Amino acid sequence: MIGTVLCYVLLPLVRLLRAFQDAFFTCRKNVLLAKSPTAHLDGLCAPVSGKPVSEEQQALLQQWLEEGAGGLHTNESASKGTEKVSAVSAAEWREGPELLMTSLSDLNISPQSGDQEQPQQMVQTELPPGLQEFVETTLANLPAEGREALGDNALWAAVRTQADPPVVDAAPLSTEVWIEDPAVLAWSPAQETEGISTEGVLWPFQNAGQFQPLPLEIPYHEILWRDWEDLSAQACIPEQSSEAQGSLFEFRVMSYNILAQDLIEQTPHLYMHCHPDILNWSYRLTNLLQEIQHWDPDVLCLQEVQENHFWEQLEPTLMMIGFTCIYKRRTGRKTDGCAICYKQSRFQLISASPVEYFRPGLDILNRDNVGLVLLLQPLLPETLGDKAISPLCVANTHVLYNPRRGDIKLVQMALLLAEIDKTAKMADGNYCPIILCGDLNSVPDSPLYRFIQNGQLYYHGMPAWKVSGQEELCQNPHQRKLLTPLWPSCLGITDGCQYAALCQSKKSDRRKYSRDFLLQFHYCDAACERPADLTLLEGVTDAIPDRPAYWPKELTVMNNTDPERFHSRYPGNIQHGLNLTSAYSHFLPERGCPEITTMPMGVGATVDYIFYSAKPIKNDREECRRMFRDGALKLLGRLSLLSEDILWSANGLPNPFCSSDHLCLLASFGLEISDF
Ligand code: KL2
Repeated sequence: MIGTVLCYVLLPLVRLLRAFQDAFFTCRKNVLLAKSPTAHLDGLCAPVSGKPVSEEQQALLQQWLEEGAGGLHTNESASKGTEKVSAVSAAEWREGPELLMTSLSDLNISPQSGDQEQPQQMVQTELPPGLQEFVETTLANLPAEGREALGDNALWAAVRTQADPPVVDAAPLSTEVWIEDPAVLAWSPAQETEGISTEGVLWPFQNAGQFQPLPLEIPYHEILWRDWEDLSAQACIPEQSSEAQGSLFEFRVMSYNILAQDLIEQTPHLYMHCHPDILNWSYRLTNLLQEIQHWDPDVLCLQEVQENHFWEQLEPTLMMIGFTCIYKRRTGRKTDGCAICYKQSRFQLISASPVEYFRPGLDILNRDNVGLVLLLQPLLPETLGDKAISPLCVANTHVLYNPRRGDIKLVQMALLLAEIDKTAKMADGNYCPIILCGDLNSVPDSPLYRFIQNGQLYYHGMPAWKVSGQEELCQNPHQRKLLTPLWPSCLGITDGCQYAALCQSKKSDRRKYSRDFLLQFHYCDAACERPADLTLLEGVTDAIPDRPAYWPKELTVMNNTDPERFHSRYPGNIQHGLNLTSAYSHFLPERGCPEITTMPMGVGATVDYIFYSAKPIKNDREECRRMFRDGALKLLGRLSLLSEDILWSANGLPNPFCSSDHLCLLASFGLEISDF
């Protein structure tokens, strides 16, 4: 009894108090917390009754509990405490005697740590009481629209519907059990190993000769309902084809910060609101993989991918469902990084360029963040053998978090844009279609966001903490200001975010102006006018040049495709010419509130993006977001994001259903296919 009171009332209260002291340090956050319904706060850890749980919810929950509790399963042979769980919070939670008995080490899965003598038997288990009630509470708190989703569609949690597959030895996924279920077919070895040798590949959870397959047959379940927004009616689809959609190469792009496990360990105070079981990597991995498999992207940009998790689990598993993955770890001692995975049936890799932002000796680039830029060739079906399609440039990054150091964030972005410029520039000087995904740790309409969207930013004199717009996260904004130049010329990047070396090759030819630029003077009005005092030579100086019809009447002094355009013409200004716009609008019109992609310390914000290249529309109001219309790349749809209040009602992020502190972004694109 005392234990129960301790566990359910006192401990959560203590944790709440600590959370207030520790995490919610700014006035802004306190105001926000005060505004949120108390039920949400109560619901953080303690079981809250009194709110009716709908029949559907009850049924769902019952199913969830009966069928093995969110993908957690018992490996009887697992030894205790081998899986690191958020050290601080797990210790606190386990003080309750019931929780002690059902602690994660009992539930967990680390097959490598198992006693080899014991049979590798997988046994279904019930949720630990704490988590069970926590899930009930979370479901009870869901607002009406969240509940509507529970009816027919898939849910968002790791819900097991079949008996666990037996643990098998090193052979990858060769067990009979799986393949009968159509949902498992996508994972069957026949598909996954096509053309790929599986020898030497470390399969998921395989270690020391043992292999514990993922519970791959689990259907994906969606509890926090996210609408699919179909935008194909708005997209301007080429007219030449009667079957408009047929002239597009359609593909889906997902961007997902999956929350590195090491970062949970390093900043446990950020996850005080979470039951430790849901922070367990095995639990999260299962949920994350199911979510990815459910939405089935063709290009997957992941951030915060821990290196060992990538090589041992994510990469082998994603390979099994047809992805090829490229990974770039952060520099220094950071253990996570960015990955771009693409379906090898849809794309072929042309080039891959990792970008390290750390530059020794440069204060403005003394952080360990990275980016990755790929050039992919879309693979058209054989029936379209006579058609052509341009390559696609895909970039992924996780920019510095520190809200006070917007100056560093901007320079990191400039480095990535320079690499994109180099990768995406075609032989004719134009760019191929570009997709830029990432966690930019900057909010919409912040100076950094406007720089990407508007193609230019006047930064001189701007306080560094303003750049990312995360003002509420700035405890003591220093008065560090951005000064011209933002980065030294030795970095080799121009103010136009291009590699100076690429521009200099022109200079070394001693050509100050490009040929196209000079050609414009050929038939300009001044050149066509015969000077009055010119000596008349018949057939020579009396000839009036014919201006070709297509020749411009007026000189265009700026040649848009000319890289020289971006040489430091405007001090205190940076530019880029990639014409990028966001796939998301950052606003939920139906709810009348902002979309959010993450909830650092309980405050909702958008910091994750999918940008894509489009055609700018002339807009006189320079201070506004630049407007675009679709070019060769068309935005066909996107998975709607959620509002802060909905996520509050699900206990913030991560929660039992969303296993990262970020939501995934998903957008569908169509790339124009042309005739040869
Ligand atoms: O916002 V993030 O969270 O994209 O999900 O990126 C960083 C932060 C990530 C990698 O550095 O770790 C998180 N307070 C809050 N969050 C932090 C802090 C901090 N002091 N430091 C790192 N992160």
